[in-house]
Amino acid sequence: MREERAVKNALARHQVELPSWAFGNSGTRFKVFGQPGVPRTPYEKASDAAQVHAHTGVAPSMAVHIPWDKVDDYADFAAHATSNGIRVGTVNSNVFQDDDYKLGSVCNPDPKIRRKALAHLLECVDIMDATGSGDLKLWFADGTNYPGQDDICARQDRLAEALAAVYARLGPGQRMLLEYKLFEPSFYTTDVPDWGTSLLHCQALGPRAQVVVDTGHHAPGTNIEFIVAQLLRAGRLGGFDFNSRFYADDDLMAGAADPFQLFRIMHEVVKAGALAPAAGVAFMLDQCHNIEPKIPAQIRSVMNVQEAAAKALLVDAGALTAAQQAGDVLGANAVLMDAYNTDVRPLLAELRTEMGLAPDPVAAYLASGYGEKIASGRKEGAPAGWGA
Ligand code: RM4
Ligand code: MN
Repeated sequence: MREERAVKNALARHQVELPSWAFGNSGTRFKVFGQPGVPRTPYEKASDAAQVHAHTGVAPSMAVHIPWDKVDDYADFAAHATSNGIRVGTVNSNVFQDDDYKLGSVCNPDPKIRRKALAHLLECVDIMDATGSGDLKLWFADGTNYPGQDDICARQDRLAEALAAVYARLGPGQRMLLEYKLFEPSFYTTDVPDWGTSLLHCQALGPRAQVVVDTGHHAPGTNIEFIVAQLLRAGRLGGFDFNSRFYADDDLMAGAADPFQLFRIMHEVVKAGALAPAAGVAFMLDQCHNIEPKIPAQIRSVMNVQEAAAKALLVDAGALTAAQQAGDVLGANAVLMDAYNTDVRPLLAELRTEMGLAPDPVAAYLASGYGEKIASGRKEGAPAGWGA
């Protein structure tokens, strides 16, 4: 059993990145239920994200989505984040909400539209330069709906060309994270549908191109921890977009639908020594809170990731290896389940107290009055949401 101090130290170093879009209004294609106090600007999103960090102590960065988080002065925006105790994290590109992208963005058959999409991706790298962000996250909605609609291989070539241009533009210390998703909004082919496609493109580009695993982007029953293990082994796991799904890309709170899966994923991460920031795996949330209050839902999600990490750190690695090598199937499984079934909440509460935080971050946030303050102070203006 790992010593308790070592577990706590590892947990104190582990960081979770928040998505700016979790703080804006969101919904389904049926209805967006607005909430009181929702940020109207990227600045207010950063202030809300800072609350999550203030109460958890482990969420010091907020990812931005461009153009949703376009501002006039990115250096000023980064300074605002810093003055709130956080920093600007991953820059997420958005080449899926413009009429021009009906047939795709960087894979579009029209070279003019491909150039426009590429220009946006390069602009995202400019924003990284201005904000000090180290990661560019690429997710493409590109694909086709009907057999014969476009040439599958030609689209891969166009994708490779755009990725190479962006990769060449990255500054030292900057990375490109390529996300995959099996379907939606395209239903016949998706141009980056799986980790294999993403990995092939990353390998063709170079070591600073890495794969992102969004936990919601797999077919039901997919063994995600196997993919994680493979990518870690190849040195190509750039990060996670954590969320939960019951059906498809549900974007529910991480660790809500299947906390055991999150534990199994974190077990692979811990085994590979990839929990600490120095390992280069970004632990990001990619979530929306459609019916639940947003800031406490982000706090809860961070706690869920932390609990999974704590349990993974508690796995008795020596006993596990011994049981595995002895062919002791039940013994090995029991070692893993012992860790999973440990109540790590007291340990995390203790750690927070040691860090000068309240032991229960959700309760501390609710008692802080921040929710009431934003509900009464943000009555004017349009709340942020997708497309804002
Ligand atoms: C996509 C993907 C991206 C996210 C967008 C909003 O499905 O998960 O990571 O930026 O949604
Ligand atoms: Mn994602």
